[in-house]
Amino acid sequence: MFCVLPAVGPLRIEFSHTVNMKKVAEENPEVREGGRYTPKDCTALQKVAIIIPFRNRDEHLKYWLYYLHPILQRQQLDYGIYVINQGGEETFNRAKLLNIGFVEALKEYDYNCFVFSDVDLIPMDDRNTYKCYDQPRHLSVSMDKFGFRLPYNQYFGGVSALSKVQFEKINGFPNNYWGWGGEDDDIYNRLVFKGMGVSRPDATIGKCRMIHHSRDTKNEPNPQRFTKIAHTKETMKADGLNTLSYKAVKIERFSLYTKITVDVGSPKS
Ligand SMILES: [Mn+2]
Repeated sequence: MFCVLPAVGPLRIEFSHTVNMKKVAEENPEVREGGRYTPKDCTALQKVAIIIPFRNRDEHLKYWLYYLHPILQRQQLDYGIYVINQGGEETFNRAKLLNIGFVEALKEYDYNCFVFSDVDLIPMDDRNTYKCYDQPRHLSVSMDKFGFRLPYNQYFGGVSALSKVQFEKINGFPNNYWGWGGEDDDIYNRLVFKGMGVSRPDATIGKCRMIHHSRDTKNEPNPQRFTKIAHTKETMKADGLNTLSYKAVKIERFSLYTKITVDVGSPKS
């Protein structure tokens, strides 16, 4: 039997209360160790790995887990939560962490869909299903940060979903964007150059909130980003899944998520 979606619709999302992780675990008794969940009484449509690039954002992660676990269970997905933590002090590399999440999640289970989410973004409507579509999906289309609008038509940042096939078709994401910005535009370019388009929910269902924060250290805007996104077509063949190299330093299975700490190396190494 296939699953129906018992959606609630618009949700109240706020970040003023403190979140107790032990309580969140008690409130989600069907979530298994490592943040895994499988619907009991029906066949899930998709096996979804949710990949969160991470460093020093434990407070945000608590809110994310508090809000998302109930939503994802209502969406009746067969899912797992993978927090990919960049170890060391090197400049942050979001897209490489996402590539690593793809590879590591597949070592654990036969996922066919990958949702890539920033740790500080929470959907405001549970009809925004965290699954894959016949075209790559952009989910965070209507962020409070941008006045609940797309900042520009090609915007693909925040939360996105690609099937395994779509991800492999574009050779994954770039490994060479160090610091803030540009990697999401490079990913968008990859999709277009491989003949795909972007699927999106409407502006109401796609509303989401971002937790306010100041700029992280070691994630300064990348000055090379504009030059790099002008060359995606040439670089994408030789920068991606086929050139990914990293070291998994530690794998921890907590009750609500799996945390994988990785050494991503440094620029040009
Ligand atoms: Mn943010």
